[in-house]
Amino acid sequence: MTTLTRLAGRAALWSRGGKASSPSSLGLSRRAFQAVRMENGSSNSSGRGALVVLEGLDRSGKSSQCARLLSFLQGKGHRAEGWRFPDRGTSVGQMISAYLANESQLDDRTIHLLFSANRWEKRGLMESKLLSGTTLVVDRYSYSGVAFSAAKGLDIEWCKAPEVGLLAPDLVIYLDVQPEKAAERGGYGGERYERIEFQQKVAEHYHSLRDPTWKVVDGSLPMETVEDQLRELATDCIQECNGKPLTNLAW
Ligand code: NYM
Ligand code: MG
Repeated sequence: MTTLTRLAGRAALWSRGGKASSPSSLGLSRRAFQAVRMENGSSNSSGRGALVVLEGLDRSGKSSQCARLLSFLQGKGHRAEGWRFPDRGTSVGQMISAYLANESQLDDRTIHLLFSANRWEKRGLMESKLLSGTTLVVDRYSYSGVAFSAAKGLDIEWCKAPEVGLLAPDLVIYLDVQPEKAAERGGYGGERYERIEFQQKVAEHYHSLRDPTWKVVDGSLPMETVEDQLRELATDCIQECNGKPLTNLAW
């Protein structure tokens, strides 16, 4: 089985909300990620699901925490699915995966737009799931897109532009781990971007993207402590979403 097939399988499993094999702090300019009411006026006041996004550097613990949070929510009777971006299961996702594995070379703007296209191709499905009452726990979203590409030197406003109109998260949790600490966690997996100096730049860009709606959780705390904080944040968010319309990103 090729690495790509394995990753695509993992992504598909994760997208379907199955138990992933083992994907084994607070406040910050609102302008950065302001939500607007959806143009089509769909209101969904009756119990829509929440769009919960986890962000952070590579090895910050996002995937493990997403899996734990998902099984907690499902155990509490919530309809919930785990998603991740990039979604390597689509043809766009496979191009991204090959690029990350250094099996292909792409211009920086081209790969940036592919990451964004990978979210756009899932937007419709995300919206219908949310409107039908399913909460989505998403491992990386538009903020990864902007922070990683801006860390390469691309203009940050240019990076944000293709994200406008995607669904706005109801909750963004940033798992805050120093790049040096993240690097100590069993090392990186050999993908592009998994270098400490680069991750440092990514961290700076994430910092500039934070707005007061973000919840920053200290990801260097024990796993169970982090898990408890995420449970509370997500549970509150799901309750608060009830009756709130879905909105679009308006950066
Ligand atoms: N990444 C992820 C981006 O550069 N842009 C994006 O839009 C997204 C979603 O891909 N180093 C980067 C961040 C990661 C890499 O993600 C693969 P993961 O969560 O490690 O599989
Ligand atoms: Mg990674």
